[in-house]
Amino acid sequence: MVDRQAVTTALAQQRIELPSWAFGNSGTRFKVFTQPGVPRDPFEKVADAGQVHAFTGVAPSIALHIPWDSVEDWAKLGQAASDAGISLGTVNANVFQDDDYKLGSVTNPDPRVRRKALDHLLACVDVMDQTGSRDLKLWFSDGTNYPGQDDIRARQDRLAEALAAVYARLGASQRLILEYKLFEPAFYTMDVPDWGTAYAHCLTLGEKAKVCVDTGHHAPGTNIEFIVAVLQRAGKLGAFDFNSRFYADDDLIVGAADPFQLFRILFEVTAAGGLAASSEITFMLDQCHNIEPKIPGQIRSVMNVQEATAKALLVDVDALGAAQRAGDILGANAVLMDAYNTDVRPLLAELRQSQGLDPDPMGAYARSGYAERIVADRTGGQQAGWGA
Ligand SMILES: [Mn+2]
Repeated sequence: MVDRQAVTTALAQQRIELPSWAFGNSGTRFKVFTQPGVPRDPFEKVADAGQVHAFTGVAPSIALHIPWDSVEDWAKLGQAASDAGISLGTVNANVFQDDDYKLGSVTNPDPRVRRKALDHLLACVDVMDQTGSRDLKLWFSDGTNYPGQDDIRARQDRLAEALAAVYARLGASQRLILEYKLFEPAFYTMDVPDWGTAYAHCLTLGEKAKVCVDTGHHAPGTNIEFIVAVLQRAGKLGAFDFNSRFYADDDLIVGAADPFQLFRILFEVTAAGGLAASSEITFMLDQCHNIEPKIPGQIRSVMNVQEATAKALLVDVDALGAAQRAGDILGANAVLMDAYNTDVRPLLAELRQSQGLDPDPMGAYARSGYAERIVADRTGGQQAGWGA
């Protein structure tokens, strides 16, 4: 039997971190469509993120991207976050937008460029000291386009050296979260292409190094929940970057392309205790809202994660275990599918009402007038966007 009260309690405690870049303008390499009311600075991004939390109740932190979100006074940004009802979260480093990094950042054959990249990563830890952030998220665009272009093993050595230097700089409660990606921008080799490479580096580094699973960073058909289960079992699953994809790294709204996959992933997470208070897994969105409005896009995304989590929690694990032990293939599958096919929207509406929230976050945001207000107020200045 599923304990409904336990499900509700777990859902009430779930935390989903929002990416600051989801609120800025974004697009493809073909066109960035600007939207009125988009934030012009990190303070306005923080204010928008606060709206998502205000209507969902489960998104109390915003991840930052350095240098896009760099400010002179971090305490002031922290205060703005606090005023908006949220806090500053994961710090994402950026070593992929400088001409120097054409041949790589920390894996570049030129030691001067490697030093420059490492200095940026270390500066990001300085920022974390000021913002109180726990996690430093590292994604490297490093790789090669042509066979023979560079020495694959030497690049791994350079990567390991940089990671070790960053790891040594971490404070006692800070973590290094290493993200992998199959391809793009490099097309022949990426230096951290998969969970195995990320895991191997994190294992060498130590306890404070964990892997980030970005759901859009795998080959089509990859069984992501298997990766999640293996990493979690090894104590190396540090974070999720949630988004969904039809083709490659589409960065679409999580749960939009394949809600069943999201359910399967979250079932592995919840079954292994990933929602417990002691869990070290950060649930983050990593998305861009290129054509849809951004704040409602984030609210919808948070709701999609909540719905998949609710279904995962509704799996009758006792019945599942009994069916598995009896070798009852169809019975076991039916237990899982029963949970997946449950309409959890009434349960979540009830939960929100019990927390003093509107049961319908999308509608409540639309009625709040915030969207109209930011369009009227945010005139002049340069809108924030991917890369600024
Ligand atoms: Mn990501």
